[in-house]
Amino acid sequence: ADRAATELLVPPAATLGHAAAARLGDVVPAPEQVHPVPGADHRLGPDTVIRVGADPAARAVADQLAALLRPATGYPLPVTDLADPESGGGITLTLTDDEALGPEGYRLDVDRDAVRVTAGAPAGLLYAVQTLRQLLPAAVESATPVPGPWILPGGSIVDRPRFPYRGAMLDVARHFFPVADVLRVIDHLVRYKLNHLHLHLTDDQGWRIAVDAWPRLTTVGGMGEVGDGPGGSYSTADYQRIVRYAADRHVTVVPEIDLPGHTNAALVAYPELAPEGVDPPTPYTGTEVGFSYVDPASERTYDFIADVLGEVAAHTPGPWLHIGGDEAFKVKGEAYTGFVERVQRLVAATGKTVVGWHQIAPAAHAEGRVLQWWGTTPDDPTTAEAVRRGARVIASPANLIYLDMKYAPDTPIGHDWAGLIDVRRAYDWDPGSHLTGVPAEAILGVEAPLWTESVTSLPEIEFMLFPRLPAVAELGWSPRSTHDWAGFRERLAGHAPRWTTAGITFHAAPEVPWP
Ligand code: TNX
Repeated sequence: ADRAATELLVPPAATLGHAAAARLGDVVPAPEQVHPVPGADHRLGPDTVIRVGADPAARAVADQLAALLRPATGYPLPVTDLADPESGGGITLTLTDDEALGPEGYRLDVDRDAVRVTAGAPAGLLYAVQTLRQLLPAAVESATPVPGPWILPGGSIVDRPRFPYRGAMLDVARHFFPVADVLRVIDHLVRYKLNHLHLHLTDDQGWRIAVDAWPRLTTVGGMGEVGDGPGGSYSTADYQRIVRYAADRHVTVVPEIDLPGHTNAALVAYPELAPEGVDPPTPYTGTEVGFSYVDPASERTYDFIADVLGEVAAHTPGPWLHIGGDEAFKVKGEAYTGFVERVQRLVAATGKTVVGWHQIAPAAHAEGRVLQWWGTTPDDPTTAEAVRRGARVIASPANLIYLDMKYAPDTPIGHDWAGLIDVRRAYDWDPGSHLTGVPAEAILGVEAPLWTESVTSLPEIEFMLFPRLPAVAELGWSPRSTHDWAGFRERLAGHAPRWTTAGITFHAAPEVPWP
């Protein structure tokens, strides 16, 4: 945390793409410790090798580093064994048993002769790679060879995250997005050291994940979306591709099956899950919320949920199952808490840990449970009480970090029910102390949800993510001592040429001094 104060006063990254090295502190999210060493810059060249030990996950990170650097540099960058006596120097990736770095931390040492990365676990090596990538000129994002020189600034960085849970949510129910789009969002998360992707897989407008025992969920419930688009769904193989791609990049997928409300698509597929006496459900392509629900009084409902959660859990490598729980306006009081408590037990039976929107707070505690708090005013005694009973919290305040909120009144897509969220607003708050009566130790981390009622394509997703996603990433990763809007906006500004080169759409927010 003893980052030199001057490191925060970074001038615009005017040197990007030119011969001089970037500044060692020009990284988003801000590293914990940065120690520049003048004269120790390292130049990559056609002979540079990447050396790594035998651990397969470490080797995978070395391959990912090579794959990131090869297109722009045109260098061969062979990945060789650490023990290979032929290959001194280069970039070395080493796993150590230094526990101080934690499961995701890393140390990076750059000098004239070598670049050394050490970490206690492969995830830390991957995060060091993301830092390295940002320390090279923006042209490193090019898909075809461009002239160097490829110079890394000399010195050391010691870095590890503030919170273990750093995420974003993609609503694939209001609009459906194909697997390729989801994989690209995962790439964006990795770039900023985020480690969870929450997929909102079911809602009134569509059911997006195949469940063998209830096939009509996707064949019928997957058709349609907000507006007149065709919708779609993920087969089991599609979902497995997503979770594997994520796991290969140390991203945990959090699948959400939203219950008991937000279930119109499931009810269209299986009308027998609806409470008796309601009108037969019909496909819904609007954007109202809170009208649909599965019958909490029927045993059939719990058989259905057990099947769905069992199958989704079986295909999900991560520890979490998100059960929604929001805006179930028609299931109230004890009917609601009784329902949630039963579903929490069904989650436990799958071996997973339950996550729910903070509306589930009044239900009894379940081992390990996590509340995703999306309120707009920090006083929430019900959530604070659930925390006293043992719940942990993911901070997603709608007025600060909902990525579907407009940046400004003239933002062409998005909502404003929780306010306008420009980059400064997304950045200038503290997830650790935001909620009244909830201690920092109960905060598992931070997540930025992107609801997609008005978001219909990958460029629109990126427009809402960039540049607010890097702001969330910094809140989740960086020690509070580095928090500084003036420094952040300067560091962020230097990313625009990276995004442009990588073909990433972004909002050129006026409060950031873009080059
Ligand atoms: C509220 S936030 C919802 C979503 C909407 C969103 C739009 C939450 C848990 N539920 O159903 O998509 O607002 O901003």
